[in-house]
Amino acid sequence: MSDDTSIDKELLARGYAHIPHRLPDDLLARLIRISAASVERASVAHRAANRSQGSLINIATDPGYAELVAAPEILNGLAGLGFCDLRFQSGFLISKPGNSPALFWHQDWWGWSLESSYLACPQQIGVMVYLGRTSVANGCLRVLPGSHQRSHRLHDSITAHDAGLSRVEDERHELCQSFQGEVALPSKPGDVLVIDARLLHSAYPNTTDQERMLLTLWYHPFWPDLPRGIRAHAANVFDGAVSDISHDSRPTPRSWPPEALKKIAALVPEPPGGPPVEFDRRPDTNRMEAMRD
Ligand SMILES: O=C(O)CCC(=O)C(=O)O
Repeated sequence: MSDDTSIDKELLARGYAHIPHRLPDDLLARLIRISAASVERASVAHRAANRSQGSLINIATDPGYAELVAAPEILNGLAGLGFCDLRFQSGFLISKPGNSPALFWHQDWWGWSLESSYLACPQQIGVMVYLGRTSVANGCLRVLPGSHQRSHRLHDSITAHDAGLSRVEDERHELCQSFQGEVALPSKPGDVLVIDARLLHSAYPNTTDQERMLLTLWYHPFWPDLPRGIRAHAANVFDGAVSDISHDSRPTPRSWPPEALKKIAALVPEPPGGPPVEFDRRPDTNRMEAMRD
């Protein structure tokens, strides 16, 4: 595992970082165009099943996203935070329609069975690129700083990407509410938000009548040093052999045309051989430091 001293101190302590003005306007314009078309194509059933997220569209459905996955502005931004030897696992277009409910609180890490998940260094990071200006009013990200390392009472009520929560069967569910200590992370077009996959996060309801589009990309830093089982699972997700969400994650970038696949070649997680880690989305809170809420 990496020497933590190379990683941005604030990211290590809080579990997130905000890199302003990173992406060029022309790239954003292309992303907005393909993402709006993709949202337009999403079925009513897909949007109902993912009402809390708004949509959960695998970015492998469009090779146009290759330039975002490999964008030097993102990779250099991550290097500036101390993350090197990156591999890409998966990415999603999460688009909240106007007048839609909150996204439920969750964390996205799946390797909690391993001791390395209770160390400071993240083994997976999420890069969030909001395609328009976000605020509390239109459903920006909110986070519980420090919850990537310290236990929080929300850890006990989270069943991770539960289908009923995704459909928002009960808007009064505590995982859909505000919590003491939460921090809103509004964003401007071109900004990049980075989170430790273990961080508890959610999004406010979108109270405007405008769609709010987000692209979330999941990378693994320090790839050669990660436990073999983590690398095996990440490679399986990339290849579509297993899903990191509750339904099928195919297609995979392996099906992209050669010129798109070439753009991300250095980021492809090659399988290390051997079995994947046991998929475990629930932290052992006894191993996390107690955190008051
Ligand atoms: O919709 C958002 O703002 C947050 C999305 C999210 O939680 C995720 O990508 O894991």
